[in-house]
Amino acid sequence: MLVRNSELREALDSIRNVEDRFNRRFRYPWTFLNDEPFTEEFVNYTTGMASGKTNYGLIEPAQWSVPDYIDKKKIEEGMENMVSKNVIYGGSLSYRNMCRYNSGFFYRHPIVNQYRWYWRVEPGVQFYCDQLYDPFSFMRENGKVYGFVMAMYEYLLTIETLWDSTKEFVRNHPQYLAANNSLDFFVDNSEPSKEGDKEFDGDYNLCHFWSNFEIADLDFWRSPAYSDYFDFLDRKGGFFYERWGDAPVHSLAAGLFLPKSAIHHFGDIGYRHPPYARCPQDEESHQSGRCYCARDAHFDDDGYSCLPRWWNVAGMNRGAGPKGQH
Ligand SMILES: Nc1nc2c(ncn2[C@@H]2O[C@H](COP(=O)(O)OP(=O)(O)OP(=O)(O)O)[C@@H](O)[C@H]2O)c(=O)[nH]1
Ligand SMILES: [Mg+2]
Repeated sequence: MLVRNSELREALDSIRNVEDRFNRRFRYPWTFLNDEPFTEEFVNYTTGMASGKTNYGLIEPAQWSVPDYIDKKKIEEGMENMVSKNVIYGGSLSYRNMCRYNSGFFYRHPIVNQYRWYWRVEPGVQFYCDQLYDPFSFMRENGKVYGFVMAMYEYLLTIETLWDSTKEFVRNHPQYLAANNSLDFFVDNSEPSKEGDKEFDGDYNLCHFWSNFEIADLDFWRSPAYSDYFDFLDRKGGFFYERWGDAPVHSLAAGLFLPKSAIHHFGDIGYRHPPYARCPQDEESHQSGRCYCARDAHFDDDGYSCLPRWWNVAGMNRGAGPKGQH
């Protein structure tokens, strides 16, 4: 969990939820990261609530600041432009540092370095269902690398040049493009082609996995494909000049450098990160008492959700019934 001291209440909400639904049976360790030292109060309360060991990490200033090669004036101009267009967090430098950190650095933190798998938890989220099996074992045993719950469209203004930069990167490093990748999740009507970058001719439809929930293999972020991709994007400066989010960056990497089969939709997890929530659709999850959420008031059918597109692309039943992939 990347979190500020001021978010202690929301952090405790999330920890209580994850402990009650899952971790009190598994006692996995918690790692908290912050760009400022955690207060004694934060450490005491979170350690008191966690069933497993707790770790507290401070982020290196160089990983939470504007690099020398970035043009500060250009950042200002970009921010002013976004503020004038009412883009959420458009004028925030800390938000940009956060997105860059989640894109390129959290997995290299010395504490995180000792781990292979993680479950990203944000302050103020809620889990609606008992998590009765170990999702890390599930991922490992089934060849999964990246797991998500919700998918949606990104604000175009925050990533105007991300797709072109991604295309450029893949053109320069065609070896990183996975066979059976998820390009068709990102590009509407993409034409299957054997000629490499021709496949990228289409526009990005802005679909991405919502990264405030992630269960994933840290070794993917540590791989040459992702390291090179992040370094390339970081040099482009879009984390600052625009407001590239870690969600589209993670999603494009997972979707292009991994085979589709390595990406898993956790359809059995009920989850809320305001303002959106989703709820498993099958009868069993509700009749058994495993889940407590309103099945009809959920995000999957919202016009803003990309999940129906994922179900199509991944060849899954849309997940509405007991026989579906819920
Ligand atoms: N330590 C620290 N953590 C931050 C900072 N900004 C954001 N975070 C954390 O980064 C994660 C994402 O930030 P959020 O503010 O939740 O951003 P978001 O999820 O896009 O948007 P909302 O939840 O709608 O505000 C959360 O875990 C925050 O606690 C910061 O300046 N310092
Ligand atoms: Mg959040």
